[in-house]
Amino acid sequence: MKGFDAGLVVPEGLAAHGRGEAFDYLIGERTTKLAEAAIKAAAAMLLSAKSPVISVNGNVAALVPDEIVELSKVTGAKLEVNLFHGSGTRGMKVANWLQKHGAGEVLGVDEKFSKKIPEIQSNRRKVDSRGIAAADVVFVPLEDGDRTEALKKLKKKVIAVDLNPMSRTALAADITIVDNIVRTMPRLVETARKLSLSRENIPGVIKGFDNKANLRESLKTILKGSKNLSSAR
Ligand code: PTJ
Repeated sequence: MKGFDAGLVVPEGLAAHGRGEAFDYLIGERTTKLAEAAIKAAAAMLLSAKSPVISVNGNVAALVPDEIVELSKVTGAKLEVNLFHGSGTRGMKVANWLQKHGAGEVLGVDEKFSKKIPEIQSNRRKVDSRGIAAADVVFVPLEDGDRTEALKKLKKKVIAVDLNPMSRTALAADITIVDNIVRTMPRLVETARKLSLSRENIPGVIKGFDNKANLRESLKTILKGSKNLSSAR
């Protein structure tokens, strides 16, 4: 709510948050072993990228600003503001908010470097020519389906965080962390920090991760959660 009052989050962001919470109850409001495996693979993929970018929307900025900034420092990923319900004013608010939390340069707010992804109809088509447009790996927490699919068409590797393992984003991403972003981010920062000290392990971690299998098992966990809830009545 604070993020909404501060003008970072749009009303649609509150609805998206509620959708996420519903899945979180079914998962048991905990980070599963499956999510931990996805977090490790995500850390490895970010560390092995040539030009990684972290895409930040209103919800992400409001929920985990410190961790997002820290992750960009640990992995060398650039930060880019990218809004679905876009306005220049909110974009600047998000960028300033990140800088208040320790970020250096934040991309996505200077029209001079604005480029369009033709496959996307929404405001998310606007990307920064120095950031997402040139990236090989893009981290897109709490994303809508269209852009993830478009980024895949552009041959980029995509890492998502989404409590709904059936969303189009979850299904299209290369690595999907089915967990609450609030729990994921501190773990992701810590894991990236540790992996950065043993880089020889990175290729094996990426190779050993199977996103489809991870999603299938995450869905089973949710279905089990819903059965437990209905039998508790
Ligand atoms: O700030 P903007 O304008 O860029 O808008 C951001 C939102 C989130 C409103 C926009 O990207 C949107 O509408 O997203 P969707 O299509 O609702 O997708 C968000 C996904 O994130 C849904 O599948 C939710 O279940 C999931 N989700 C919501 N809250 C969390 C979450 N996943 C992990 N952690 C959460 N806290």
